[in-house]
Amino acid sequence: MNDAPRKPRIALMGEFSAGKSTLANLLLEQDSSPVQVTATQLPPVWYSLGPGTVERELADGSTAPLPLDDWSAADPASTAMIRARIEADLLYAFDLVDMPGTCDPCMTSDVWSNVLAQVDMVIWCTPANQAWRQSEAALWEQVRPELWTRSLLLVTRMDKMQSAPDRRRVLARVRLEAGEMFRDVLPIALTGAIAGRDDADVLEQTGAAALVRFLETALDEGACAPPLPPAPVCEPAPVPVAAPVPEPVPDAAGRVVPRRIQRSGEGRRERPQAGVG
Ligand SMILES: Nc1nc2c(ncn2[C@@H]2O[C@H](COP(=O)(O)OP(=O)(O)OP(=O)(O)O)[C@@H](O)[C@H]2O)c(=O)[nH]1
Ligand SMILES: [Mg+2]
Repeated sequence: MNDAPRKPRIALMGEFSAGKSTLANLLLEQDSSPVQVTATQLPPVWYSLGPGTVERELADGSTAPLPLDDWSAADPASTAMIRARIEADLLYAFDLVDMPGTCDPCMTSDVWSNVLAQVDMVIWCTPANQAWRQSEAALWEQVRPELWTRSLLLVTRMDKMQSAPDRRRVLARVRLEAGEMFRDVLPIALTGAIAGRDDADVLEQTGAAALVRFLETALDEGACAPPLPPAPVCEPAPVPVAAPVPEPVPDAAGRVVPRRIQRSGEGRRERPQAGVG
């Protein structure tokens, strides 16, 4: 598809409504990835750098164009993948795959295996109010360990924790239970970060700035390089469906966090200056 060495690929994974698409929108500085407020699901959405075209890949390998702003025709039953080629700073450094919830019945083991075998890093989103459930651990344990050491466990919805001690407690527990299976565990308040995407203090307080630093370090240290060779992955066991907590999507004004993921040259990046954004 591309004659240049391929970019590192990040999959956004986690259970239903964990914040994957909200994270995609934060990282891509736009609202491309439809944030779900219903049980309607999309197939995986593979973002790469491009002119603003979207198509869906059907199970037989054929493709059909999709409008940039309406992906409703891409039902998971007939669509293996949505390919979105768009302009975003992060996409000069990475490809990003926004996955359906792991408990989504439409996400068959084929979809899981196919995407996981092609990516170099996972950002696993787990909501703070029910973080790192057994069903998540059971799935992650089936992933090849080469991915563990490259991947990030992102505890979302930190703004839903009542107090600072609650936030500390949930993070400490998750780090204890899952820390060894990830490169790092970080907290984030995604909707707050999007709402305050132009304010360096907000980005710092919500955890978005730390996430950007994690990605920069991953690039600097070659955490995603060389790209992992394709590998088969065990099929996920059936898991219970997590209760969704729908919320309104905040407006996305202006530009966001990963402006620092440098765009001059493939895979190049600049060191962070003081502050963020
Ligand atoms: N308050 C708060 N709400 C969040 C946060 N992250 C996500 N949400 C909300 O949670 C809901 C679900 O978010 P999505 O990004 O669609 O979750 P998802 O993981 O993509 O969901 P599926 O694709 O359906 O599995 C949306 O209403 C978001 O606005 C967060 O950190 N804080
Ligand atoms: Mg989603």
